[in-house]
Amino acid sequence: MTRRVPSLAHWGAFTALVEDGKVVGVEPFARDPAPSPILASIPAMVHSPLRIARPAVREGWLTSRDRARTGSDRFVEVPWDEALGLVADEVARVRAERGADGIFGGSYGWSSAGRVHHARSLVRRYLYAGGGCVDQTGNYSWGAAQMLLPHVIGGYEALTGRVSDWDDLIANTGLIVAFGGLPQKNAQVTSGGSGEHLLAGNLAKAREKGIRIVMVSPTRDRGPGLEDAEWIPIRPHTDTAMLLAMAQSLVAAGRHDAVFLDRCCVGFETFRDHLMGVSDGLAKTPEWAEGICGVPADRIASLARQAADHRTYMTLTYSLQRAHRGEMPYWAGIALAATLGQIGLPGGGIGFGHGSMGGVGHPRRDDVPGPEIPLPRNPHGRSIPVARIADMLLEPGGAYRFDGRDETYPDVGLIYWAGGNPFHHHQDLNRLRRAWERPETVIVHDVWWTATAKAADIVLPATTMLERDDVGGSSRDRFVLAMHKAIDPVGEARNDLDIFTELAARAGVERAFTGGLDAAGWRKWIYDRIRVAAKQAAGVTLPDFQGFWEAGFVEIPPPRRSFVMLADFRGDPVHNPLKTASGRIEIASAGLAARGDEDVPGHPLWRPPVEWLGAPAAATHPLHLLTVQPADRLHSQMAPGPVAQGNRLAGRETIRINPVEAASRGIGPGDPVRVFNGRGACIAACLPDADVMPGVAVMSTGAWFDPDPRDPGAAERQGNPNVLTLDIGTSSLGQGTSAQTALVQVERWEGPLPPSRLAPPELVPA
Ligand SMILES: Nc1nc2c(c(=O)[nH]1)N[C@H]1C(S)=C(S)[C@@H](COP(=O)(O)OP(=O)(O)OC[C@H]3O[C@@H](n4cnc5c(=O)[nH]c(N)nc54)[C@H](O)[C@@H]3O)O[C@H]1N2
Ligand SMILES: Nc1nc2c(c(=O)[nH]1)N[C@H]1C(S)=C(S)[C@@H](COP(=O)(O)OP(=O)(O)OC[C@H]3O[C@@H](n4cnc5c(=O)[nH]c(N)nc54)[C@H](O)[C@@H]3O)O[C@H]1N2
Ligand SMILES: [Mo]
Repeated sequence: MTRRVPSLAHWGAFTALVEDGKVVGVEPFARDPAPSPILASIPAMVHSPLRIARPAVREGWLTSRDRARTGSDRFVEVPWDEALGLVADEVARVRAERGADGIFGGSYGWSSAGRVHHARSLVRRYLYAGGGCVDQTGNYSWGAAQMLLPHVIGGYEALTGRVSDWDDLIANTGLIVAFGGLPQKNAQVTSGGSGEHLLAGNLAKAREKGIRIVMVSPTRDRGPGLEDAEWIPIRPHTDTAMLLAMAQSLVAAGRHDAVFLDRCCVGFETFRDHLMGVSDGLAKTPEWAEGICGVPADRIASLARQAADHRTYMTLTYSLQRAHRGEMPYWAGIALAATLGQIGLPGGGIGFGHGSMGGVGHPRRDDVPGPEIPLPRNPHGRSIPVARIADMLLEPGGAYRFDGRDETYPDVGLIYWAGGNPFHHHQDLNRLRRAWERPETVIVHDVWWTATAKAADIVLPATTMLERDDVGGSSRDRFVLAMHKAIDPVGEARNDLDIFTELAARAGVERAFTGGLDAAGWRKWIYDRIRVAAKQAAGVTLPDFQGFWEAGFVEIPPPRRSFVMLADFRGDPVHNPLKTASGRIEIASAGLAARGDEDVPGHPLWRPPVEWLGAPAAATHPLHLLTVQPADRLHSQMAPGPVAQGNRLAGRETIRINPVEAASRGIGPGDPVRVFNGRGACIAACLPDADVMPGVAVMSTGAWFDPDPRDPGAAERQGNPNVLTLDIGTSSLGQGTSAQTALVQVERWEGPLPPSRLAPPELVPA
């Protein structure tokens, strides 16, 4: 007998098919027009030999508290009671010795779609309840823009998907210019999971309407709706130059919208002087930009003219700002959109992420919240910019600048990570390995033996979403989804909520952690909050919890009209001012300029990043490596599953390069290659691809970090590109990740390939 059980992942809602206590298949949610292929990896991953079966303690730490976390150490399996005792004692010891400043609980990571068991929220609730911890600010996704946008448009809601709706664009736009393209794989993922994936359908509608789409990107996107789209190849990290030149050509032709600029913006004069070369003798003309970005000057000028001739919408992917000086293309984009004067008009202006994440530009009421578990205030209050983790570990007490403030790094003795995989997500992993040996203790909860789990001291096995009841969904999707327990926990895995409840009880702070609710209580709390808001805001009566639970989902009623970003502000800038210093769009910011931070100019401008195709280092490492989001997994989640593994060549992750680049190196399709720079090397298989411009290499993120245990200097064996990426902040303003900033060289792999089997560590009984 097959049981059908509703559940949810970040890559979509689905029904699990269960036979004899095992997940044997999945079916996509019936209401999803474009389900994700990643779903098919779930059954194999739930029952994978890579599951952490029992609590385990790194042998070297257990016997002598050694910190040499090599990632290939032996682990001792211990009973739950003993493991929880070790964790409770360590947290208490470090708290007593160093206070909250000694415990790092930032624990970045996507965890599960289910919100009751959302590990990242729970580790914080637990550590906050006990007195606080060092936390993280921002995220890897759009951390640089998050710090910039408040200075320019008064807030960063636009990065959470609250940008002009696709419905509005389809009805009103004539030309869409997509910097970074519109990769449809990216829209298959939504934080919290969604009931429907709409990008492909929206692009098909846009095509039907005859909306012209121009994609400016080092790589070309294909897919439904993009058949007639134009591709303008651009050198990575040079969008700022192109955007400035578009603005310059408009101003030179007198086609800037002086009325809008005067009414809604400040700083245009400063910007104009910069564009025209008044301040530095160098006009930022299309010819000037061509030399930097490689886009022909006449195409830059004609695109600017076309943008002014049509109702034009520009959208920038998040990737543009995950780069050294990544704040600049976002600011330059807003400045160009302001110059065009269409911000706040139906179908016009600028937005972010339409090609980055599901839910972006979905019509969704924002007076009805999404499912979430509340996070109290961190009683300690200290946090570091999210991507500065290795700096913190390597330089305790070290000084840094962040958004205009002077800060110092704490001296952390204990790391507690649950629901994230820093040995996937962080840059320059060889540097992170050195940093990771600094703290006294590392505690990790995960479902699988990831590289981070293997580099921990105490590892606690967590259940998957199919082993517990939960509620999930995204604040950018209209479905709230019930997640039913499908099978018993695999091995001795426990729910994160149960683990932390027990630890909180041992620390005497159970009530503060649980808020007086158990798992069932939290499910109802999360749902009822949505139900009450739907009634109050929309006057709609959603079913009670029991009705929702039995139906498997509810739909939040759609908003009454399409959302147009900044329309209210444009309509009446005096009565609806922005939350910027001036209340207007800041094309130049007196506040940022006054800070005097050398790397944070007072208006958008082009400065070369440390690594790009025009940098001296390109002489020896002539390919710009872009590490894109994977189509066949979520970051590192499901990477060992059949979908992602099925896309490999020669058993390795692929690297896409232009056929010209492959031929000049004597590399054929499927050939194993060594990808390297001064920071590290990894093995990949070559996929020549004319949709990648010459000078660029593309790898997906998320292969499980697999260094050679015999030789730390040898090439990483699974194809994890983060051995190659650069670990510096975007600037002192955003301190975001510069993950896209990396020059590499690629050469044919000569000789036998080292093995690359994914396996749990060597486990010994207690
Ligand atoms: N080079 C490069 N690096 C990048 C990026 C890039 O563009 N280029 N992108 C960055 C971005 S935008 C992001 S968001 C990050 C993503 O980085 P992460 O969010 O850290 O990546 P995930 O693989 O989703 O890690 C989630 C972890 O949680 C575990 N997990 C899942 N469910 C549960 C659960 O219920 N309980 C527990 N305890 N654990 C669970 C998973 O097994 C997995 O190990 O990567 C960043 N890294
Ligand atoms: N399937 C799937 N979807 C995902 C995720 C996943 O793991 N799997 N992760 C999700 C997460 S956490 C996030 S934050 C988003 C991230 O969303 P993005 O950051 O937008 O995603 P990327 O795939 O890194 O980059 C998108 C495109 O930008 C282009 N690009 C890179 N650098 C430049 C540049 O300098 N200039 C221009 N013009 N283009 C450039 C690349 O060629 C690429 O095609 O994706 C989300 N979507
Ligand atoms: Mo992200």
